[in-house]
Amino acid sequence: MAADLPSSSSSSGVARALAHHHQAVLGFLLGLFVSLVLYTTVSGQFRSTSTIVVLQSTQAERTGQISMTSPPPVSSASSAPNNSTQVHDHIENGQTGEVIKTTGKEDLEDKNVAHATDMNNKTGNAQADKIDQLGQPANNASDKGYLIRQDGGDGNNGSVKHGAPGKPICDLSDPRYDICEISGDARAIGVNRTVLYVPPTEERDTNGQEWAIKDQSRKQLVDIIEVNVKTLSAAQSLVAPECTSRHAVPAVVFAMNGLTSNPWHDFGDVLIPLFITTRAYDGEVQFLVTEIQSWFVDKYRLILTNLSRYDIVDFNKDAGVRCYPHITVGLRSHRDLGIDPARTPRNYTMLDFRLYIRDIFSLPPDSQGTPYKEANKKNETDGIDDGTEKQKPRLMLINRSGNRKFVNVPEISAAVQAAGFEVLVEEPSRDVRLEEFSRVVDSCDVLMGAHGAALTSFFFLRTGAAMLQVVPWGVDTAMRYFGVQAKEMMLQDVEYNIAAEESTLYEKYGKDHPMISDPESIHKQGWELTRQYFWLEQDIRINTTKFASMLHQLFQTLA
Ligand SMILES: *[C@@H]1O[C@H](CO)[C@@H](O)[C@H](O)[C@H]1NC(C)=O
Ligand SMILES: *[C@@H]1O[C@H](CO)[C@@H](O)[C@H](O)[C@H]1NC(C)=O
Ligand SMILES: *[C@@H]1O[C@H](CO)[C@@H](O)[C@H](O)[C@H]1NC(C)=O
Ligand SMILES: *[C@@H]1O[C@H](CO)[C@@H](O)[C@H](O)[C@H]1NC(C)=O
Ligand SMILES: *[C@@H]1O[C@H](CO)[C@@H](O)[C@H](O)[C@H]1NC(C)=O
Ligand SMILES: *[C@@H]1O[C@H](CO)[C@@H](O)[C@H](O)[C@H]1NC(C)=O
Ligand SMILES: *[C@@H]1O[C@H](CO)[C@@H](O)[C@H](O)[C@H]1NC(C)=O
Ligand SMILES: *[C@@H]1O[C@H](CO)[C@@H](O)[C@H](O)[C@H]1NC(C)=O
Ligand SMILES: *[C@@H]1O[C@H](CO)[C@@H](O)[C@H](O)[C@H]1NC(C)=O
Ligand SMILES: *[C@@H]1O[C@H](CO)[C@@H](O)[C@H](O)[C@H]1NC(C)=O
Ligand SMILES: CC(=O)N[C@H]1CO[C@H](CO)[C@@H](O)[C@@H]1O
Repeated sequence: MAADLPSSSSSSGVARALAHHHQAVLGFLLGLFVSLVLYTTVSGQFRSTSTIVVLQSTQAERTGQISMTSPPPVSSASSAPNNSTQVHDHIENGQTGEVIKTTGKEDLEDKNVAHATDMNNKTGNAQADKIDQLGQPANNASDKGYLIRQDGGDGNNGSVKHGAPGKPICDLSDPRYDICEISGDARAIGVNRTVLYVPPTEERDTNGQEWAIKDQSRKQLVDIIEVNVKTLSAAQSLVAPECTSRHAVPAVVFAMNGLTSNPWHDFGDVLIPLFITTRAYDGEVQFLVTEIQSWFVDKYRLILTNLSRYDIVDFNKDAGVRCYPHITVGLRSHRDLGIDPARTPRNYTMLDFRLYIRDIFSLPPDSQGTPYKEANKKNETDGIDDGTEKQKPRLMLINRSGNRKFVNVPEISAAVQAAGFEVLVEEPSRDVRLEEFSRVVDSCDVLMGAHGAALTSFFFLRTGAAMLQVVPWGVDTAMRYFGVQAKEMMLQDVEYNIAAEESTLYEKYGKDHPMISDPESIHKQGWELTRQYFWLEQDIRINTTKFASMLHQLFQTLA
C-alpha cells in the first residue's frame, strides 16, 4: 500500500506533470498560433499599406467610369498571401540594367517601369515598416546644420558611440537603399570611389571598418556601382591622404545611372530621393555624383541647382581628396515615386514636392486655379458675354510611339474636341526642355496618356487639374505608379480602364486566349510574360463612344 502511495502519487504526479506539460505545450502552441496570426495580420497590414495598389478595375471602370472621389477598390489579390501579388514586387535582378539602356529616342518607353517596382519582399516590407515605427533616432550629436538623421538611419547603432561625433554609420537595413552618414573628418576620393572617415585620435581603433554601398535608391540594381566607405584604423589614420580641398558644407554622394532616362525613374529613383535626403539643407550641400549623366544634369538643372547651390562634382573623375564636415553616401527612398512624410525631416509630402517643383520652374503659385477656371473667373469679372468664344479646357494628349500607343489618335482627338476640350497632342522626348514643356503642361487642365512614364509630367499640373490615365488591358499598376501620387498631390485622378476589345491583343489573339479571358492567369505565370504581353505587345484603340461619356463627366468636374 504504502509502496503504492508514492507510486500512485508519483504516477499521478507524473500525470499531473504530464498534464502540465501538455498544457504548456498547448499554451505554447496557442501562443505561437496567436503570434503567427498577429504577425500575418500585422505584416499583411504593412504589406497593404506599402503596396497600396494592385488594382482590379471594377466592371464600372471597365466600362469607362471616372474613379475620382472614392478610392478604387483593392482587389482581393492584394490581401491574399499569394505569389501573384508579388509579381511586380520583384525586380528582375541582373536583367534590369540591360533592359534599361535606352537610347535617346526610346526615352519614354517605360517598359522598365514595372521592373523597377517596389522590390520589397514580404519580410523586407515588414522590416522597413517596423523601422519606420521606431521613429526618430536619438542620436542628435551631429551639428545642428546637418539635419540628416532621418528615418531608421540608426537601426544599426552598434558602431555609434553616444555623444561621439559619429563614426561612419552605414545602414543596410532598408530593403530599398543603403546609406552611410559620416560626421567629423570625412574625406572623399572620387577616382577611388572611396569615402574615408578619420576618427579623432582618442577614438581610433586598431581595426577599421568598411562597407561597399550602392549609392542610389535601388540597391538591387546591378548597374549601380558600389562606393567604398571606410573608417580608418589608428594606423591608417596616421597616413590618411591629405585634404586637397576643404569644404564648409556637407556633401552627398549618389549615382545618376541605373534606370534613369525614363522620367518616372528620373523622379522616383533620383530626384525624389534626393529631395528627401537633401531638401532640408536649403541648398547648403554639395553633390558628388558617380556615373554622372550630362543629359540628366541639363534636363533637371533647375531642380539640382536649387537643392544644391554648389557645383556638381563629376566624382568618377575627381582626383582630389575632398574634405567635408559631413558626407552622406546614398539616397533615401520610401516607395515608388513617393514620399512617406513621417520619414522626412520636415514632414514633406508629395504635395509639397509638386508645389516645390512648380515653384522652381516659376510656374504660377498655387492660389491660381486651373487654367480653365482662371479664364472663366476673368470672364466673369469682365462682365458679360461679349460674343467672343469662351475658352475651353485644354487637354494634353500624350502620343506614345513605341508600345502601349494609341492607334487611333485622330479619332481620340476628335472625341476630345467634341466633348468641348481643346486638344494638344504632345510627344515629349528625353531631351525635351522642361523649362518650356512645364509651361505647356501648366497651361493644361487635363494630362491624358496611356499608363507610362510621360504621365510623370503631372508634377507640372495645377491643383485640381486632372491626370487621365488610360489603363491598358491586364495592367494593374495604375494606382500604384501614378494614381496614389496624383491624389496625394491634389490632382484629380481619372482612370479609363480599357475593355478587352480596345486592346490590340484582342484582335491579335482572340477573345478566348487566356490573356484576354483571364489576365490574372498570365500574371500568375510571372512578370516576364506579363511584361511581354501587357506592357510590350499591346497597343490601344480607344472606343470613342465609350470614352466620350467619360469625357463629359470629366468636363463637368473642371467647370
Ligand atoms: C493564390 O491565389 C489564388 C487565386 O488568386 C487562390 O486560388 C489560391 O488559393 C491562392 N493561394 C494561396 C496560397 O493563397
Ligand atoms: C510561389 O512561387 C514559388 C516560386 O515561383 C512557387 O514555387 C510556389 O509554388 C508559389 N506558391 C504559390 C502559392 O503560388
Ligand atoms: C527578403 O528580404 C529579407 C530582408 O531584407 C532578406 O533577408 C531575404 O533574403 C529576402 N528574400 C528574398 C526571397 O528576396
Ligand atoms: C537635439 O538637439 C537639440 C538642440 O541641440 C535639443 O534641444 C534636443 O533636445 C535634442 N534632441 C535629442 C533627441 O537629443
Ligand atoms: C542602440 O544602442 C542602445 C544603447 O547602446 C541600445 O540600448 C539599443 O538597443 C541599440 N539599438 C539597436 C537597434 O541596436
Ligand atoms: C587611390 O587608390 C590607389 C590604389 O589603392 C592609391 O595608390 C592612391 O593613393 C589612392 N588615391 C588617393 C588620393 O588616396
Ligand atoms: C530654392 O527654391 C526656393 C523656392 O522654392 C528658394 O526660396 C530658394 O532660395 C532656392 N534655393 C536655391 C539654393 O536656389
Ligand atoms: C510631423 O508629423 C508628425 C506625425 O506625423 C508630427 O508629430 C510632427 O509634429 C510633425 N512635424 C512637423 C514639423 O510638422
Ligand atoms: C502620334 O504618333 C504617331 C507615331 O509616332 C505619329 O505617326 C502621329 O503622326 C502622331 N500623331 C500626332 C497627332 O502627332
Ligand atoms: C463602343 O462602346 C459602345 C458603348 O459602350 C458600344 O455600344 C460599342 O459596341 C463599342 N464599339 C465597339 C467597336 O466595341
Ligand atoms: C466671353 C469671354 O470673355 N471670353 C474670353 C474669356 O477669356 C479668354 C482668355 O482670357 C478670352 O480669350 C475669351 O475671349
